[in-house]
Amino acid sequence: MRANLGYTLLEVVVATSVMTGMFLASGTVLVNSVRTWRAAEAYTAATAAVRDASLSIAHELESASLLGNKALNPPVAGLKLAKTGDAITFQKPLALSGELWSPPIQIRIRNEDRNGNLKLDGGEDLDKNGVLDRVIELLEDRDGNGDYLGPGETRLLARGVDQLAFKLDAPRATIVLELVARFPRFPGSPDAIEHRHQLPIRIRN
Ligand SMILES: [Ca+2]
Ligand SMILES: [Ca+2]
Ligand SMILES: [Ca+2]
Repeated sequence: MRANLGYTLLEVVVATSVMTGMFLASGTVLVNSVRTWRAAEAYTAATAAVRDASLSIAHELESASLLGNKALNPPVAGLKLAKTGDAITFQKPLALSGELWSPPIQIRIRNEDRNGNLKLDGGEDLDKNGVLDRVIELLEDRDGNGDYLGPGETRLLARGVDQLAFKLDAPRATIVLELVARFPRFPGSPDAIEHRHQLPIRIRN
């Protein structure tokens, strides 16, 4: 019997094909795993953004005055929603006596991403800070000079939020907050993972 001194060409071709198939299969599994992981990261970022924004806004709004008090000097204005529904103005008590109140405070969203592709495009960077801002801000004219440029007058409450809507449920003395956050499915992708959240906030004053 003749000793088998090597592999036939057919054996080499079959072995190469099998190994190539295995490499391709493991590559596909790896790519899918990375995609799933990136999507999970985007979902986590979106849920964290709406959670942080909800908590910050609720913290500020809970002690707002719903009806105001014109008998005080200066008078306190009631809570007021912007016509667009994406901003709210209110005042907060500064003392337990209920006679000292903050200047009017506004909470608003500032989303520079006009075309919704989650990238900074020409003409979108309105404040010229080099960043695509999708932020919720609190504005308070503490020194009463008509702008929000003084120390601590513009405060960042949350980042990474695309939509904010306030709805007043007056019979229940409640403001219903609706938030939407979107994050790219993977870095640089216009395809986004979206998270929506609704939170009722009971007003105490
Ligand atoms: Ca954009
Ligand atoms: Ca900007
Ligand atoms: Ca000011």
